[in-house]
Amino acid sequence: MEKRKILVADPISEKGIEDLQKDPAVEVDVKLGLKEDEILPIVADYHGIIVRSQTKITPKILEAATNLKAVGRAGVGVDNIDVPAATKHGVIVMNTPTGNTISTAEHAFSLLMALARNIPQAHASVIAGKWERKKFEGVELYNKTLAILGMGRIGSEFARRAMAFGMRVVAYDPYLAADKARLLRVELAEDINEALAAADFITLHMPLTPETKHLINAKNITRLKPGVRIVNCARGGLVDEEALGAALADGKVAGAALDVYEHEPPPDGFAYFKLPNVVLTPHLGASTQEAQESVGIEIARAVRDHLVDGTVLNAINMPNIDESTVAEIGPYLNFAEGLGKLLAHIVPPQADFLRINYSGKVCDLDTTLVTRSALKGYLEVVAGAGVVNHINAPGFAETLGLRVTESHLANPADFTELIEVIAGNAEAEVSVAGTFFGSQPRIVKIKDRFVEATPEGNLLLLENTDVPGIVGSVGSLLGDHKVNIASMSLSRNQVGGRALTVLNLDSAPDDKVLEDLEALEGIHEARAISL
Ligand code: 9EZ
Repeated sequence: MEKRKILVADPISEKGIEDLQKDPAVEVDVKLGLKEDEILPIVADYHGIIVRSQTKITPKILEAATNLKAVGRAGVGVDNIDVPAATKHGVIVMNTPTGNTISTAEHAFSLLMALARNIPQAHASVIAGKWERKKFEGVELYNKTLAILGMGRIGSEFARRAMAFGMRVVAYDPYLAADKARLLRVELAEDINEALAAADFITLHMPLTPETKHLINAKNITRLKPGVRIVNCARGGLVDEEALGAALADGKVAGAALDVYEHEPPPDGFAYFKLPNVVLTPHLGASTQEAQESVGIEIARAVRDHLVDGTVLNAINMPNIDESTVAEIGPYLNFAEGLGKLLAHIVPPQADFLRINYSGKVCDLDTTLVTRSALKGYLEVVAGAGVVNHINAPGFAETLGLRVTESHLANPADFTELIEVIAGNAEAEVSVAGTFFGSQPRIVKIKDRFVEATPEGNLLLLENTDVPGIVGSVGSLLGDHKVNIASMSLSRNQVGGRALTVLNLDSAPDDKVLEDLEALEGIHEARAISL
């Protein structure tokens, strides 16, 4: 095979570049800081491009890059790469999801210690010529309770470090299997409130998703121990900065250390600049020599292996499935993904299995990819959008301790075919099921109740008591908020019993609408889910 050409467009570690230079199968050009109009005339020469966060891979570049197979990002976020355009051109986008783990865990831990002992404030005081020993008295970590919210790779590394300091570690992650928590030797909280209420220190290590946005908000702050200290080294947006700022100002929260912000950099006059009890760093989590070296090596290897051996490692966009496969099973793939997503929103905490039961007509197809799609949809809710794909989904499930199985069952009683997706653990499980009405996918069962809903757009799930007037009060409340109902389906387990109501809405109901719904007589829970 002729040599594969790789353009390194942003600075990555020397070692990563060297590995490529030594490799007889590839030819590497390092051309840093090129603008779009400088890349356009040369890009057709390359099979691979490696970037960090500076160079933008635009639709125009992808259009011109007629030989391009892969774009590698040394790091995690891919904001500088137009991923949909790359996917459209069949270009694989890869990142290095693991290279930052230790650095980020260490930075978060450094912030925890800086916070406990007021190190930045004390340093500023000393260099200002002062000697304020009483003012900067701190607290020990030893024997304190730490809540780790989010127990992925970084949360798990943080746990090991905290345990070495004699902290009691309580972890909460709705998607972590109990067995996995045991392996990590942490106490698994049953729900987030238990973790919040127990904590002297809190550290956040989850992705930013619609569910985790403003997890630390005014309401959750009321549940905290007075004097708690909070570290956010994960994502801006997990913390409602206004609410936390107020709690820091009135002393309910003793201190906060942030590496990430709702807007980066934070604006002039950011209220936290005036708070004495905060420690702020400029998104330094992954900024170490080792992390930069390791992501450089990792991405060079991943791009090289793809171009030379066809291996796909850490791709963040879906590989193209060939057209005939899509024609045959495409609708099932999309539908299964939607069912998986829906299920993830209502799954009991600490699920350790995901099972997909196929029955009827669908059993004639190769359902392996359909199962992958259901898993991908499920994990997308867990990991945030754009992270999970058909390739990395099984590995991702493994880190959570989630076992995935599929079965083909006898023909279903009420439908020509049925795809049922079930998740749970020994204590509890929840299922959703769907079928096709002709070519139209329909959700036909949720939590063992027969319903009928379209698996797209804005769903609203209501748990209510089966009493007269619910349809009217829900309808007029949504109407008052200018939310239009496309369809509504009610189902009850017995007359006057518990009912599940599913609605397709033309727009997403906001938190206020959900709150007002839950305040209605007979409504126990209102959940908005967008598919
Ligand atoms: C939520 C989470 C962790 C969490 C973890 C993941 C989507 N998601 N959410 C609340 N993967 C702790 C508290």
